[in-house]
Amino acid sequence: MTKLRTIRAMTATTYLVAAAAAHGAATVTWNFDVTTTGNDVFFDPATPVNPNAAEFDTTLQVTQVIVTGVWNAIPIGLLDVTSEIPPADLTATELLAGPPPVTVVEAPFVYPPPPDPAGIAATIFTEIDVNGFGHGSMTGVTLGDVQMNVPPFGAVTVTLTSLRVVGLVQVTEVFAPADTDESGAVDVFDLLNVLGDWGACDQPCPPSCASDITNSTGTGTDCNVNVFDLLAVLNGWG
Ligand SMILES: [Ca+2]
Ligand SMILES: [Ca+2]
Repeated sequence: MTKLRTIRAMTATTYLVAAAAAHGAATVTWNFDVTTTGNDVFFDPATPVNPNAAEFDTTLQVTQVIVTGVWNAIPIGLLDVTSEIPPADLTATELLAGPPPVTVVEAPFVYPPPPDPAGIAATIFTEIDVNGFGHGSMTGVTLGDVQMNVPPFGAVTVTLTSLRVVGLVQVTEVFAPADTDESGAVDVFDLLNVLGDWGACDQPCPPSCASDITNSTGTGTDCNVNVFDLLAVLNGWG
């Protein structure tokens, strides 16, 4: 079944380990469950992220991969091949710089690699559009023959008839610390926020105090809005 490590090529892309998020780090989860018999498939989750975020901390997690096929006119499947894929190949993260549109993943894949005939080929694409909505697709899908272990017959050549991939994409919005109103810019509105919130933050703090950007050492926050927070806005202006 290691031949079906092709799924890795679908999912393991250019992700990197992301840095920690800043204030107001809302996370949106986009679940997907797509099945193709060779047709293009799309997923368009309904919940957007805030497109003003400076960065998007993204995590892709594939939770289930299921195939069906035919061998000697015998239907084969549903075969859950998830456990055949190394766990590290089922998850990946990347910190993407805004503003949107940003491409979360764009990965053409072919399995097995040429010159063998392709058992599975497709292009995987996921993006965050200018309004913060996610769009995913699996296009140009070709399902062919793959070598599979089909108990009790052992290794046989199965002509794939369908491929189902289930998982989720999590996107955490990361704002510049001095962007107190999460507008995408550090400007007069953030300056006014700091002046308006001057003094001790309301309790509980955090998370009640977006204007508490930093402290006297610049290494954290102190539940007070004072000159250091004002300077942080001026230093982050733009
Ligand atoms: Ca702002
Ligand atoms: Ca402060």
